[in-house]
Amino acid sequence: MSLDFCKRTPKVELHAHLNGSISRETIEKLAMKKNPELYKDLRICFDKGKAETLDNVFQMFKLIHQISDNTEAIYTIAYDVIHEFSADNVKYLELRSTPRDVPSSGMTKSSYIEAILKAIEDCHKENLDIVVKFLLAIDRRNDLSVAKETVDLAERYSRLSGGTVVGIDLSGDPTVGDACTLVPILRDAKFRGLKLALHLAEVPAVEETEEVLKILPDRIGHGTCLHPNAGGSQGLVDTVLQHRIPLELCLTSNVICQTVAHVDNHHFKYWYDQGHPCAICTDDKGVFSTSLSEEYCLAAETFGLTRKDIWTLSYNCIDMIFAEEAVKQDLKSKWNSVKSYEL
Ligand code: 6MZ
Repeated sequence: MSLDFCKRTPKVELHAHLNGSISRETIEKLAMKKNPELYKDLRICFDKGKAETLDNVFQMFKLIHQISDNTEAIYTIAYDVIHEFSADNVKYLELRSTPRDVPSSGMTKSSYIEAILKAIEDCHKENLDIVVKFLLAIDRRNDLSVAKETVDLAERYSRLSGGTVVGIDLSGDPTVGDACTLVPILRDAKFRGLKLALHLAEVPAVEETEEVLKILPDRIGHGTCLHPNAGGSQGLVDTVLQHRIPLELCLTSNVICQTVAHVDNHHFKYWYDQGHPCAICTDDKGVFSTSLSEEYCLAAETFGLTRKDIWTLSYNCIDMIFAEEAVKQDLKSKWNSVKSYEL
């Protein structure tokens, strides 16, 4: 499969953490301005192959958060990330990010969210050919009161942004905290009309996954350890299949974080072969030095997918997006216009 074909194929990105998607160029721009020493540390981390465990990756987020500690930086990251996805022929993007208060710079959770919304709006004004939606992330380390604040903010900004904020993500180091404690507020978020894209079973956690699955999230991030062969259970697999809950699958991320031993063993194959809705995603394109086109190419080469399979895989993601029917129809016609001469 040629990378070029994957680049030309229009794509949907459904699982991209803002601060993990930051490119080297943006890091350089922001870190050099702030503190050249920090830039040295970040460059070492970013050299391909350096991020090689889940733990290592979460250390990198701590470094990145040191440069994204003010609204100007958040705006720049969001603006650059949207342009980078657009240059990779991503036509629809759902960004997710955890709002932070940083008293020393005057950044509040509200101004954090507004900086991202302004970047989305400015890209739209430039007529960039990409629709961008935004999910507010709850870090699983947080307690119920922080999670409630995030859900309140999501509800408020969903209204104020005219539907750009669409829902809630649950993420954070999967080896820390217990998502069961957050179930009541996640349930409430769903009741309030927010969409739920939740990280689940990134590492083995049968009881926690069972509890969270009872909410019937709109999408699952990773789902690496749902299957009994990966430390999950048949019950988990059956629930996901029965409710056809789409999976956001991030091949390079799982291999680097060592939650999947080798890309050949990636659970994409199991779910894809069942005809289950699967979206190929990048997770953190900056941290993992990848792009959505490269992830499609990797899936094609590993699992023997044809050009038609790739196009269909990408097309089917349209039905998994958190946007209104008119956006879906618009995207489908864009895909169909390429299909006629590409396949
Ligand atoms: C779980 C992840 C993640 O929110 O500051 N994040 N959570 N598993 C992963 N797999 C590798 N990758 C990223 O972006 C960075 C944050 O996204 C979450 C973590 O909470 C990380 O701190 P934002 O924009």
